Amino acid sequence: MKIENIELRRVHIPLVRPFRTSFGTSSERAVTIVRVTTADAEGWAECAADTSPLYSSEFLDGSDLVIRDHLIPRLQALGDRLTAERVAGAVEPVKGHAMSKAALETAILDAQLKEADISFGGYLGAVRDTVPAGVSVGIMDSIDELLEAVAGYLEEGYLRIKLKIEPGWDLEPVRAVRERFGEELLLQVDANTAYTLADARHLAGLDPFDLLLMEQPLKEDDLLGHANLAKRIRTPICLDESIEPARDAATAITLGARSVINVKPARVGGYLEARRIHDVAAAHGVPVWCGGMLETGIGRAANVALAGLPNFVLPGDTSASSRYYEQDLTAPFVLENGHLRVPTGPGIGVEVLPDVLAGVTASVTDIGFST
Ligand code: SMG
Ligand code: MG
Repeated sequence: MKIENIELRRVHIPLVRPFRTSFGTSSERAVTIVRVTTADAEGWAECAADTSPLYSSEFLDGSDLVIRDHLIPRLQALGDRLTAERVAGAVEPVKGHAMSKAALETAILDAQLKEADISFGGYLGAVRDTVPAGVSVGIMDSIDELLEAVAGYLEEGYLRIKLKIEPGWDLEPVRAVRERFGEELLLQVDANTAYTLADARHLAGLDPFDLLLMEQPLKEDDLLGHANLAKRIRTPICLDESIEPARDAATAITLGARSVINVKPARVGGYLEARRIHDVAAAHGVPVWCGGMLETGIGRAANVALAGLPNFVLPGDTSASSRYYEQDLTAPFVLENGHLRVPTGPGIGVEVLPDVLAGVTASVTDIGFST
């Protein structure tokens, strides 16, 4: 394929309500939108990095720079051989920066699939037309506020609730939600690395609440700690931050550090690597589900396609647009009986709304592309 230009655009979109996790509170989503132009198509993607390196070591200003100065030149060097499938190999010498690599690969893949008239779901191997939606519920100021938020989401039809937890906001909110909404509710928690193995006994206090899983209780590089914790609590452990390339998934499975894996295409370096993790996990009988990074409709479209693969057996953090934004950058994703529809059009299968995009744009940089 022949790329004519790559544009990086910084946008800021207000969230409908602040989202608090164990590492911080966001009241808007800042995101870099990547647009790849070819003779016949435009490919779109978003970079999931945040403004500060708190979820992972990546952050948006750094990511823009890495994409411009370190990733794109390696793609230009491929000349006419450039395809989406060759991106990961070409940028492999650059250490880390999975989210930056994912954004670039995804925009190129979108353009390539649009040129070939193939949908993301078709390309990745989705087997479902719709995918079940869960919702990730932030840390709140009070249990009452939390119960009200959860009640609202359940009324909308969400099929699974994930509560963000941290030391001081764990047993009580989980107990309150379980008591109020009953044992049928699919309920899980996410600590975003806020605990240590010394908290094992405390975390075992969540066992009576029959959680689907506990996501990333310990530091991202502590696979052995997670394997150890798994022997001391009954709640299944799910890894998020710990799993970057598929090799990490294989290691974690071998060590017994997890029962479930949260697959986030952004965190693992793109949809091709995400599919490999899906495949490795499937081969070992380990279920996966699709995580989220507060994506706009652009990233959500591709995530929903990925969530259509066979081993995505648990509801994902693939919520409707209204969970995040008053006005999304694409036509909104809406819940239909607790599910989102997998787009079927070419590429990501959704159109970016130019006026909306212009209204939230803070800066645009044309990087060009010469081979
Ligand atoms: O996209 O609905 C979403 C957010 C889901 O909780 C969510 N993501 O650790 O899984 C996670 C967090 C990371 C992002 S927090 C800004
Ligand atoms: Mg998580």
